[in-house]
Amino acid sequence: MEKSLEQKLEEFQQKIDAEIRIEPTDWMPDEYRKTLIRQISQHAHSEIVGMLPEGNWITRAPNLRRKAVLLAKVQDEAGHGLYLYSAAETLGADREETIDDLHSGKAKYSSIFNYPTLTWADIGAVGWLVDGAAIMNQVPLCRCSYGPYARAMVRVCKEESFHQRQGFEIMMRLAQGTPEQKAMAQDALNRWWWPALMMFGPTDKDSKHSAQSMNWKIKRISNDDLRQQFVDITVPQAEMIGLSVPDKDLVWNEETQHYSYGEINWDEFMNVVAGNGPCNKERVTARRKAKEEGMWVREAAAAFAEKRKSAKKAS
Ligand code: BYC
Repeated sequence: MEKSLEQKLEEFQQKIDAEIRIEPTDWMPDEYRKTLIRQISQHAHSEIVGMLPEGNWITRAPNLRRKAVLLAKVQDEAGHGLYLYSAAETLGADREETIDDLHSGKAKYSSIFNYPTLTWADIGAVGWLVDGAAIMNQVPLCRCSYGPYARAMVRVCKEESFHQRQGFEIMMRLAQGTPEQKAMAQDALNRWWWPALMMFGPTDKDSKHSAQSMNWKIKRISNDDLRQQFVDITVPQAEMIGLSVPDKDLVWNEETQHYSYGEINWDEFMNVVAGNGPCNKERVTARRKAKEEGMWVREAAAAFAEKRKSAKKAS
């Protein structure tokens, strides 16, 4: 006898509660599928758009070693995007449609990539803070209830750890350098600190998806708790290299054993997410242009594959 929807939902939640992974061919509620497609495709777009602010510095890296490392990092981000688009496809998402949604401005990607990388120190700040925040958010996603997403995250996190260290090392060297270099590192920290805190998303009170996503074990730790972990880990790193975090309200709280930090400018966040950040238009235009200009490569590759298939059939 066919099971009722209530029965299926109950069994699904029992599997989640028992920490049994959900795999692509398993039954799942439509809303679970929709939430995952939303989150995973946004995540994929973030990886791909995230290549732009860093790619901006490949030709201007200060030496060959820095250039090779940055090139490898940016290539890693492309790989992350591809694993994630594949993970979204296992849920029935159409890759081309998903990418078209990014290009039409319909799909979201992380707010952080709408800020410009003005100096070489910004490459250090992005690696240290942005990849640092990404790891904080993505390590718990390795335990996400959906198998393909969780498994993709394991590799992504290993690579992000290397990225975070390369960023911190750039900042450390600049902070130990000439007064001008140290000032450049401090300026980058000043500009990237608050946007990095915004990466974790709205406060728990305002996060509309968190409660359901936590119940389904897609998300394991809340936006605010992850943000707090990030502050607690990063502030001593800044102190260690002699830089100061641009927050006059930042203070260690003996009682909670956490840093208390100042108010985030949520108007700025909403404005950037709505498409009005300093670089939103530039980012989407660059992605659209890449698709149009790369069209001939995809067409040639598809024609070549077709030709080989026909030749194989004929022989
Ligand atoms: N930017 O209910 P909420 C990386 C949206 S790292 C833009 O809390 P959820 C990289 C949210 O989508 C960055 N939008 O949502 C690192 C939702 O809108 P919709 C990518 C944001 O999903 C280094 C609304 O606000 N990482 O790629 O439960 C180099 C309400 O939020 C943001 C990931 O994507 C934001 N910062 O929680 C290169 C990790 N925050 O969809 C690349 C996976 C929130 O209803 N994603 N919104 O229109 C997640 O963990 C979760 O999706 C979030 C948000 C924590 C980001």
